[in-house]
Amino acid sequence: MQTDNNQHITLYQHPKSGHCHKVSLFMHLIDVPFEAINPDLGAAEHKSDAFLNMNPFGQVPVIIDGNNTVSDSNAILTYLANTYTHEPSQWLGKTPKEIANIQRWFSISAYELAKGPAAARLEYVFGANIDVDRVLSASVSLLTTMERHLSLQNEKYLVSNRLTAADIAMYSYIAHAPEGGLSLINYPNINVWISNIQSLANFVAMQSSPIAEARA
Ligand SMILES: N[C@@H](CCC(=O)N[C@@H](CS)C(=O)NCC(=O)O)C(=O)O
Repeated sequence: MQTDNNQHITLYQHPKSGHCHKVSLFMHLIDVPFEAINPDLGAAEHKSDAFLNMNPFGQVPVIIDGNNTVSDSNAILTYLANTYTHEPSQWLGKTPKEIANIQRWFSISAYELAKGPAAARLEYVFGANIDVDRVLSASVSLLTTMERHLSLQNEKYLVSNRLTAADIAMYSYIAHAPEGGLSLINYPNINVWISNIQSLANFVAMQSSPIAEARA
């Protein structure tokens, strides 16, 4: 479903947002050119009428691709795979079971990842108030579950031993968890999975923040 669209995609993002990084990482991996615009979240530009007309939820990431405006990181991964890859099912699943497994990680990224490692990082990187006990316990629970999943699978990636959108959806906030005071030292399989992704051709890192003293 490749388009003839020669114009660049515009990505509205924040350079330290994992939700945004997964979109820019995916566009690099599939070699889709784009221009990044960083609205001033501190000045609430993402709550302006102009921004809310693009995404009524007032959140980044949003992409504009010609006549198509798409928001929500996992929705954008789905759009990009369907629009710009030769074989979208390679990323989104080839069988009902694979599709389900990839959707499962999309859901985990939108709930467990967002309420755990992403939230832990919000405090140190953005000065947000968080419920530390709840966020740390959610984070450890997710990391422990991912570690077990990867060790049971004995595979390089989260689904079907190949890189899929599930890995892209989960990578950024897991790899940057130490910025929220979460040590990854006890999760050997997660570390291997992170290295597998970082070794990909065209990999680009998210802008880093200082590693916080480990608190979980
Ligand atoms: N479900 C959304 C969540 C996006 C999100 O939480 N974006 C944050 C930046 S990481 C944001 O824009 N926060 C500002 C706000 O919610 O007011 C997605 O996956 O894209």
